[in-house]
Amino acid sequence: MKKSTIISFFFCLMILSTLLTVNAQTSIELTISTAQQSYNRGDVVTVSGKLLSANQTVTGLIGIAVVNTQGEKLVIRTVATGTITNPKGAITSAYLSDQTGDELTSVIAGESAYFTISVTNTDSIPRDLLAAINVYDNNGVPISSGSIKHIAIASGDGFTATLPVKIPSGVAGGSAYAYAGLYSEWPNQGGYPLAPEVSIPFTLTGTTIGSNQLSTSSGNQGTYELSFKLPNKATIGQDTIYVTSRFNGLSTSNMASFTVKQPGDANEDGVLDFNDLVLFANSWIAYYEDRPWNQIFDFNKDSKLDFNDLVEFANAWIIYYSEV
Ligand SMILES: [Ca+2]
Ligand SMILES: [Ca+2]
Repeated sequence: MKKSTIISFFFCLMILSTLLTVNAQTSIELTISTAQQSYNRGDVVTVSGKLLSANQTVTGLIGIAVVNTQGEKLVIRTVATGTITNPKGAITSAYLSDQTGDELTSVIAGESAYFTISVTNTDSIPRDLLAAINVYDNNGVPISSGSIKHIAIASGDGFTATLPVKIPSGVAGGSAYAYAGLYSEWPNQGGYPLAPEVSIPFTLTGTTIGSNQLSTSSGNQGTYELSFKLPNKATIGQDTIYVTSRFNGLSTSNMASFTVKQPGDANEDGVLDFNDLVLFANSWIAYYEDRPWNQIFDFNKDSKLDFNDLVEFANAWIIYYSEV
């Protein structure tokens, strides 16, 4: 046997053993699931999962980004699966402000809001810091976001920025929240969260009061959950959820998707119009003649097609044709 053959054999063996060792250490996993595979516009979406290391649930930060079919980021959030002890970054302050950074308590729908956020790199190495604000209305609907990224921030350094965020008109008013997050990069681009999320309460005025169903998040014993309400005019199509985390120096990510549909859109053309109304009428007659009917019209899921569903259909129609 040639000497070079023996050397290459041992070289391969070395690589193989390295791979096996790394593999033993990299058994980190992030699971993700949604309560449903498809949601109507206006439905509450629930995302949940676990962070696992060596098949055991562990405590870490989960970055969550939900991107719609047009590539727009609807949700950018951080949920912890327990109490975080040594994050790589810190959000030292985050609040609603005016353009100059002075604190405010309320903002008017249809106008620009500003959020002032201060972040620090608490890691021992330089890091890129992406600070993001995700704003929700009183119904828990994500309504807008803002962000800023600075690259190669030295250990112990940071920055303060006042981010402009456009608040749409017609959103649900009352108590509302914005959430400040700190990431190495967008979670949908492989970034992971560096600090626990900071929630910013404020009052949303100049619009109809909502139903106070705020977006919720929770996490403990290695599990996480996030819920938010889809906008009434959410883009029809497939939304993708990206989740990322970093645990003991190892990154992990996962993704899932769900379909966003227009309620009452029986012919599934993404439009609610006279054709769907005709299908509703046909289903109505079929139901009362004991023939098969389109279950999409059973809005309240009671296996009956009655006045309650007609009211829901009318509501869907009104929302669909409203300005906001
Ligand atoms: Ca239709
Ligand atoms: Ca029904």
